[in-house]
Amino acid sequence: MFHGEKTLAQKLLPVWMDLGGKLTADLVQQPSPFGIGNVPRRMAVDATTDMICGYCATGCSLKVHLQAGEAVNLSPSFHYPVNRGMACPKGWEALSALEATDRGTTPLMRDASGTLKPVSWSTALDEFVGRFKSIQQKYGQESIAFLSTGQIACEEMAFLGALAKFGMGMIHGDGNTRQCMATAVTAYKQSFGFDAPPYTYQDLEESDVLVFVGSNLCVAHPIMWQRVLANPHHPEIIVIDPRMTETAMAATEHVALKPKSDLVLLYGLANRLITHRWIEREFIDKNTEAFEAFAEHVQAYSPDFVSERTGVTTEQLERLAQKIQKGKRVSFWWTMGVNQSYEGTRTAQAIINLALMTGNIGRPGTGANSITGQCNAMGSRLFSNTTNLLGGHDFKNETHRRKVATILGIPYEAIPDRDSLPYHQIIESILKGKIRGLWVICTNPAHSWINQSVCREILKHLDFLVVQDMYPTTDTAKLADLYLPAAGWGEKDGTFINSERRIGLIKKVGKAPGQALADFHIFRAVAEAWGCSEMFHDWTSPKAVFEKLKQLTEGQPCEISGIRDYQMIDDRGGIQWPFTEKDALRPSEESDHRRLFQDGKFFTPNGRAIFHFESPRTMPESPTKRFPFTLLTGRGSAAQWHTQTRTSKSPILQKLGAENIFVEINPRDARGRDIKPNMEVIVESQRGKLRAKAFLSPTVQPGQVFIPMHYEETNRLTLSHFDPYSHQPSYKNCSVDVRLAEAWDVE
Ligand SMILES: Nc1nc2c(c(=O)[nH]1)N[C@H]1C(S)=C(S)[C@@H](COP(=O)(O)OP(=O)(O)OC[C@H]3O[C@@H](n4cnc5c(=O)[nH]c(N)nc54)[C@H](O)[C@@H]3O)O[C@H]1N2
Ligand SMILES: Nc1nc2c(c(=O)[nH]1)N[C@H]1C(S)=C(S)[C@@H](COP(=O)(O)OP(=O)(O)OC[C@H]3O[C@@H](n4cnc5c(=O)[nH]c(N)nc54)[C@H](O)[C@@H]3O)O[C@H]1N2
Ligand code: SF4
Ligand SMILES: [Mo]
Repeated sequence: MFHGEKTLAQKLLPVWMDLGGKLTADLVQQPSPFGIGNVPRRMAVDATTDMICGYCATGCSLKVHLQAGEAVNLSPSFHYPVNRGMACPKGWEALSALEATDRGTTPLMRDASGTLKPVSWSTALDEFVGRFKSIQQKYGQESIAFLSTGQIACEEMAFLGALAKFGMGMIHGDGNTRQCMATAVTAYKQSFGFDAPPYTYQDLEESDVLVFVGSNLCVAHPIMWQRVLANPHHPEIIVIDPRMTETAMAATEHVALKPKSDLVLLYGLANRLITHRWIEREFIDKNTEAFEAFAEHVQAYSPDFVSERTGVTTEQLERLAQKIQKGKRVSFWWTMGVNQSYEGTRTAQAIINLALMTGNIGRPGTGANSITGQCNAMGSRLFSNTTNLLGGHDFKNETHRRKVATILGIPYEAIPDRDSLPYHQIIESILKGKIRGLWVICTNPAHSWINQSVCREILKHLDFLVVQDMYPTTDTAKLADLYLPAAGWGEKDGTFINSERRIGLIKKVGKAPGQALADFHIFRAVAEAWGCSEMFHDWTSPKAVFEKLKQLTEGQPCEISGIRDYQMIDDRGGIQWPFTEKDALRPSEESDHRRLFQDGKFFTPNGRAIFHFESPRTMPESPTKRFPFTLLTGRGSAAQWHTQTRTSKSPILQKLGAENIFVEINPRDARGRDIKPNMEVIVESQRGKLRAKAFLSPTVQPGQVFIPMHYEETNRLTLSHFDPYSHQPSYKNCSVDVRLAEAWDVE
């Protein structure tokens, strides 16, 4: 591979962009030009219905083509304010995950010989209840826990959280959203007084300067990127990322900072803006708190100091400050390059601080905007009953507990008065033998959790592991004592909330295979078997639960009491929170795109946003002679989703992503190690090693390597370290070595 040659993802991008360009409204009701999933799609369609895509948090709407009520094909919805007739390859191929041959069709139970064998639901539920209850009796209430997800409907999340914590007496339950959004949640809560991403996608088109920090929109949120491309203001697009990503290539300015030097860079920028008096004094005085202390803090971040620490030249730093100053509508966006860091919360807040001090919030085209990952991660932030009590409430607040108990008609004492342990402490508690039973729902930690070798051993440590998934073939399901077959997206009803707080519908457009059940119905069956169904007697359908969710949000910043019913969500093209009864009276065009903080009032007790800051920490594992490279991990292509349990089922998506694990390495580093394109190399950290194909590319800087997260091996290398406030894993930095694989190297 030569200098200047494109990365694999870059090569593939034009292929699908080209296809994507053609895939607009004129093709509605036609078969996907990508071809098909596992079965040929039939043409005859007798009806269509619109629903939200089940992959990323962009929340595109897909028009599903029905034959006798069953999905036979789909195309992007044209009149939906999010995607306006576009979808990325995952959206187009969404049905293929349902048609896979390895779908779970019956519960499976591990027998005496250690083999997972099919059993009936009633045997499975007896085992579930018997084993969990006996663990609780022997080791106490806290000895069982659950790990859930940002990928099931709000109604299902609420049911799971309520059932586990109020019905089954668990204290500890967290979600894969800890791996993903916890940092943004903590940062917003501390700075704004509530977990409140302020933007609407319209802002992507209304900004004249867009700053993306640790965000590869082209690959991870392709349709949001299309919205950036639709911006008519010839905007400055600044991408802050150590790698020259697809997004960075399309930007007007790429800031290739050293990994994890964002905090220093952002404080350096604040220093420049303050020094030049390029700040909005009136907004700061009226609407914020602690600015003076922040200004004093950033005094130390002189251009020379910042340049030395970040690798960004003083000229580029100055230019960035100028661009922000010149912009009339500057928006700041961040994703996992920020959240997944041992100092992610303060880094996210350093971004928030820039927006506040320049008055770039609450107006069109502005904002400090965290982009969400999973289709319903925003729903899980409000309704999963993990980090928040249902409806964005606080477990530790007595008034909140009383309110929730009254609305749900359950005993006040049933609600725990303390927070769950965060994910990594649940894992540690398993190691210590304190947690002995675990219920995993819609997540695949044996692939996705940090420092895999330890994680797998820990999962094996459990007395009882239940995995509820669409497939019994996932890395985690294979370790289960009991597997429960779940219906997937497209086989059940409910609501998702996207990145811009827009609530949309998912619908049942197909029957789950065999005896697989929607998670909602599994929770109902568990409640019955556990003996707490009385508590949930009126949780009869997703619709019925949605009514409760509405009530639970009353008086909260995320209030949605103005949503009449599911039909209203469909009629309005999704509805952003907040949506009170007053909002419902306004014409729908007015409430199509809404942003928060237009009045400069935040959700803190005194209504002011707070500047938070702290001195940067040292990288927990710096490169050494033995492990000289910094490993970055992340999304590899627009066609691959996480642990690939779903996207690997589509031959089309498989063709668009790299089938086998590869490591991107700078040609200069490769030359020094005699590594040539496509050669097999060993990548090793202190915790483990893997074998991968070398992909030589100048898009990674010397001293850095990149491996996508989609391969099971990647997290063998990563280091368990976490942000102290959000407890989010820092997946994107650890030290590794890369060398040619010799014949005697074994995995
Ligand atoms: N195709 C596809 N799309 C997805 C997903 C998927 O699996 N596949 N997953 C969804 C989910 S759940 C999520 S959370 C989002 C994630 O979306 P993104 O966060 O955009 O994706 P990542 O590739 O994880 O990370 C973004 C960038 O962070 C950069 N980075 C690493 N370290 C640093 C650093 O120290 N500083 C800075 N500034 N940048 C750094 C990486 O080089 C990478 O390009 O994507 C969502 N969309
Ligand atoms: N090295 C590294 N690791 C990472 C990251 C990184 O950037 N680098 N990113 C992290 C991030 S941001 C995230 S969000 C996580 C994602 O990590 P995971 O959540 O573990 O990944 P998924 O593959 O999405 O797992 C979802 C599981 O749910 C199943 N499933 C799908 N739909 C349903 C349903 O409706 N019901 C049920 N019961 N099951 C269903 C799928 O088959 C799959 O097994 O990975 C994290 N891990
Ligand atoms: S961008 Fe996200 S929501 Fe839209 S079609 Fe692709 S995966 Fe689905
Ligand atoms: Mo995520």
